[in-house]
Amino acid sequence: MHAVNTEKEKQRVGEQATALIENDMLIGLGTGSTVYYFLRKLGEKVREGLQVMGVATSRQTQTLAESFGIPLVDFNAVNELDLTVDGADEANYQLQAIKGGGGALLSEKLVASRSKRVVWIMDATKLVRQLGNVALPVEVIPFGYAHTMGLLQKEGWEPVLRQDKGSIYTTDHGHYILDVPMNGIHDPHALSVWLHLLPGVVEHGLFLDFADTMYVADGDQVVVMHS
Ligand code: ABF
Repeated sequence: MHAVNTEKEKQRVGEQATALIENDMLIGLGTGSTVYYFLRKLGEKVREGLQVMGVATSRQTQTLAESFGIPLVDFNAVNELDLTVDGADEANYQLQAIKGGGGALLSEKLVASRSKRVVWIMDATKLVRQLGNVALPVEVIPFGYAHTMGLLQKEGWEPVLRQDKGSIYTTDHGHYILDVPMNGIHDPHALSVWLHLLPGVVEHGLFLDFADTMYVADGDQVVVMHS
């Protein structure tokens, strides 16, 4: 696969994913620059009469969805979602992904876990044979974050506390993010379990058993992959 124009590919894949949306669906709305195009097109379809409700995975998506006229519902008020469409920072051919570059991983994982179907949308530059070219985001509580960093360092990792314009980056939920360079992840499930057991860790960006479908834009094509 090769990239031609990443922005055009994001748009193509984001818009194409709206074909999955049917009347009366309850949809998980992901976060990010690819999802932007999905939301924009979905908003058009809503204005043309499509009836859907969305659950936003971030404040950013909430604002966008509202501006595009997509009706939203509180996540607590719903039981199960029909479908979630979200972006990814990296994904492999087994449809496992690293997410959280945009900082919304906690809500994204919660919403995906309550969705009958999960679809990742991305451009082809993000498709890899082995996860771990990008740093793995790990969301931690601010209290004692230096100690949580220390626990990772003790195991040989080199976590970097995410910054935003010279200050510590804070998630929608008031947490911090440690970006942990990986250099290839050999056993994602083992790493996922280990991270969940670390005191101070709220969530991490490994999404291993969620997606049933990936839409990958490669030049003029959109390749659809199934698990
Ligand atoms: C989100 O979208 C995140 O989990 C991930 O960081 C991001 C990828 O975004 P983009 O489409 O902007 O590259 O869902």
